[in-house]
Amino acid sequence: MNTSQDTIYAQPSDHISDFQFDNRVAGVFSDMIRRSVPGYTQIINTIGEFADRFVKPNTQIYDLGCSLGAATLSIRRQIHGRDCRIIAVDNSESMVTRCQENLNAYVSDTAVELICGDIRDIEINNASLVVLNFTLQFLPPEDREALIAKIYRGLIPGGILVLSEKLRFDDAPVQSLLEELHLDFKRANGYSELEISQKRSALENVMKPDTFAIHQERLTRQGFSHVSLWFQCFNFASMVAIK
Ligand code: GEK
Repeated sequence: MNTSQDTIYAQPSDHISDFQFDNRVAGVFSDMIRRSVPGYTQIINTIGEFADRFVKPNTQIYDLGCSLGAATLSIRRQIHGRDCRIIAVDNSESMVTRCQENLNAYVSDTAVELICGDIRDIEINNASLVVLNFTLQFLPPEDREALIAKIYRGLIPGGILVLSEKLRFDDAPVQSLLEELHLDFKRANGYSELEISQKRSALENVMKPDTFAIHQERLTRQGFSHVSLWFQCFNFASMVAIK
């Protein structure tokens, strides 16, 4: 994985445009996500644990919004000899190019099909594990329900969706407290006040978090039998939903 340092928002800019997963972001993404998302490494490692427990032989695994392939690599390490196929999808060409290089760096008997495309357009079937690791939050809110419905239909009985997201809280004091703790986390990881505020402006129109209640209701409405949070640090969380 690349380790270049994220300095994208380090210099003052007159105009902050909407955040995009372009070449500049893809080049520093490993550093950016680890310094911005509390618990990221633990979530990636635990996705491998979920794979070990839930992935059935001769099924498919989907990593939707795979970026540089961290979740795919974590899964692939755990499922040797199960004759499965991982389908990793991202609509950023820069991410997909780098993801392919990362995948090529390791030998494995599990095939990975890497698709440069929109997760709203791909078919999902015979899936024992679907991963949406901090991706659903980037879809327009009105498109989220249809994606969850498609994932539910594509899972086999007993299959699992791992859904990680930044959360929003209806309770205003809780919202400010957890947001402040997250900002402290970013400061502790070396981001300046300027970087934090410029990145926040860039994400404003692009990333719209839901509350846990909205996620839970949507997952249950689409038919998932067992829905739970398994991880939360500040306003970042990961959920499981089992069919
Ligand atoms: C990880 N899961 O490291 N179709 C396909 N890809 C999309 C779409 C879409 N409609 N919208 C956004 N993306 C990764 C981290 S990052 C999260 C996921 C973050 C892609 C986008 O190009 C980016 O690579 C990814 O979703 C979101 O475990 O940056 O906070």
